[in-house]
Amino acid sequence: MMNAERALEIARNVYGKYGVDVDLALKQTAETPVSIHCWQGDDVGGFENAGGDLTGGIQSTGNYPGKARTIDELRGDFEFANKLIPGKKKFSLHAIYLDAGGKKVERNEIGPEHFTSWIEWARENGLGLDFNPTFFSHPLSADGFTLSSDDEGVRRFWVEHGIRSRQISETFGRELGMTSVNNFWVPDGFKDIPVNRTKKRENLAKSYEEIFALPTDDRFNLDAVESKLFGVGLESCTIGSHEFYLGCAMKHHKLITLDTGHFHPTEFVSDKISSSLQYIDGVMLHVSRPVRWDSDHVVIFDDELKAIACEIRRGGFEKRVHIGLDFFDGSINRIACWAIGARNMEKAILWAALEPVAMLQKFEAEGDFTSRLAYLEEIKTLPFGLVWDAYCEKQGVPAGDKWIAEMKQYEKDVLSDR
Ligand code: RNT
Ligand code: ZN
Repeated sequence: MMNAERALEIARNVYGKYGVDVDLALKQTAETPVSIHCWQGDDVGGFENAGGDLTGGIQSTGNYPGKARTIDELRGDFEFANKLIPGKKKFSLHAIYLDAGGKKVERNEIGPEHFTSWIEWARENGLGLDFNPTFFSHPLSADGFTLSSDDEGVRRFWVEHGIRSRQISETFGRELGMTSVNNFWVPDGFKDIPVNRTKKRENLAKSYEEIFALPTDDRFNLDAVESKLFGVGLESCTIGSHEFYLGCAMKHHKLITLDTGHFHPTEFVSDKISSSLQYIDGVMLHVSRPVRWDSDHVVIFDDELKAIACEIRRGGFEKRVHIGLDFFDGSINRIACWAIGARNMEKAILWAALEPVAMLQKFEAEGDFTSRLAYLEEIKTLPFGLVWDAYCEKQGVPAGDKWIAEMKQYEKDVLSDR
């Protein structure tokens, strides 16, 4: 492999001809936070009760050996993955990953005290934190309804969980000096055609009135609400649909979470960013890869991933769009999944930072669509790989394929003993 300085010299030269400042692109990429989800490490299991089944219309398939079974194993695995991923990172926790010292704590009783060790761990590892209340994998979600339940006791139980999640997230932000995004996703829906969708949606709307009644400090906590098209076993109606949550986010001044797997396969989330941001304060992204459906495959460096990163930069939305990952694959090495998906997200951010946006937007504004297309195609074969390798080296993580051997070694040394 070429040394980083030599590679950069070539890249500066080539990209310079398009008016692109490679060094600025490296800096911008390094400063863009990417939130990596804890749940890739253990197939969305969590530590509330060992071996609890994943429910709620989401599935992790595969039983590749070496899954993290304890908080310490999950932390160790992520510490290792972290060394393979360049850039500024956050870690996204779900409520079921609490550290209650082996004690059973009900979801309507969780508080910041159950995440103290996570905050310390994040601080030691230079990570920000995000949070997610968990409205699935629980006896009180077993009939398919949580915040939209007709059973007032059940609904109130989940409302209390939601209220507490905001306090936990606010504590993350305050303690770590970096805003935490608290993401609400509920699985609620019907397998077969309902005849009263309205009642459930009224219940859900009422629940958010109650959950969001008290303000949190915006510097520390930002709430986000996530819609979905359908879930497995909940194919006919999702209570928290896109229209529901667009309205909800607008009314309560929340972020809208756009999960790339939560729309019809012919829709593009890249196109939804600038639309949503006309009326909504901010977007939280759940970058995933749907294969025919919301399959949550590991993110690859494909056109839509690049388009999403480019849209953020083209629109100047860096401060309003929060990038998070959401995939879970148990069929291959789980740490490799983290590394592949997150490295690809970083690549896409770097790709976008290297786009000659001003030039392309000038062509478009002048009506020169011929040049726009011609240049969009030309830049696809610029020496991006040289800049990517240099970025990794500057960030102190392995460039090229070097990380694969390191990951295999970790598998041998650590994972194979589990
Ligand atoms: C489910 C949603 C949700 C979950 C996580 C685990 O379809 O995408 O974001 O994946 O909360
Ligand atoms: Zn999601």
